[in-house]
Amino acid sequence: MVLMIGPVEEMLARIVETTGAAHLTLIDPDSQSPEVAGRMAKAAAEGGTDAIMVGGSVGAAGRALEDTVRAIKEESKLPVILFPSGVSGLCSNADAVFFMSLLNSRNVSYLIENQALGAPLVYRYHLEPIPMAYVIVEPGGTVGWVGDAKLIPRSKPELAAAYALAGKYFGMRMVYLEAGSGANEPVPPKMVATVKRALGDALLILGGGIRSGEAARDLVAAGADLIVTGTGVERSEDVEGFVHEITSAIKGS
Ligand code: 1GP
Repeated sequence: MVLMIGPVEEMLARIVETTGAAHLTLIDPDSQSPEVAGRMAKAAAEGGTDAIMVGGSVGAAGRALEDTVRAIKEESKLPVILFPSGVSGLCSNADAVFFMSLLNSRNVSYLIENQALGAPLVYRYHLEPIPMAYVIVEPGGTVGWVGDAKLIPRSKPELAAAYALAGKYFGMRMVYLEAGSGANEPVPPKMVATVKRALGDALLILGGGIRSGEAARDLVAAGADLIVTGTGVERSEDVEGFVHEITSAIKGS
């Protein structure tokens, strides 16, 4: 059987294999105008980011979403991956979508319902689906609340590993450990190491609370393959410099 891995996923896997880690910049269409989002993407590209994720828990939909994706594509050549919180987080002008299930949600909407209702749109829009297990760790932030997640305690790496392994056995080729956007601290490196040991060659994405090259480097050293930063980019007055700090810390480490 031939696995249908699309070009964006293949590109990310190749970057991880050749440089040791990849960096994704998260842009929430609800946080700034499309023009500003386009400028942020351009600066992030100059800082060495590998792809732009577009999404958010509240308000990342409709016109704001489409115009933000368009502006990003006008300003950079980077692939745009949707990071939807539901069906409304899909649009036709992106390249790919993290086709994800929030495995530790208590709500069937985030486990399978939005995915079933969104699948025909993914097909119609010719978006590349990248199968991904999404697992939210304390403190979880807005996405933890919106997604009705039974948060993984920070002191229980084995629980995170159990969910990650379940995702891998479902055939998801990526697992995203999420501390929640704007978290005070990232997921603990010890948890990352335990999860990566269980996952083997499935790719491990880390996001939430990563604000420095040093924090990103510690996570990659523990086993993270892809690092996501949103708030740090959003708040930075020097987006290129901030992204460069992270990318130079994780590549080749
Ligand atoms: C949120 O993990 C991402 O889904 C990014 O988190 O905003 O804290 O960088 P930050």
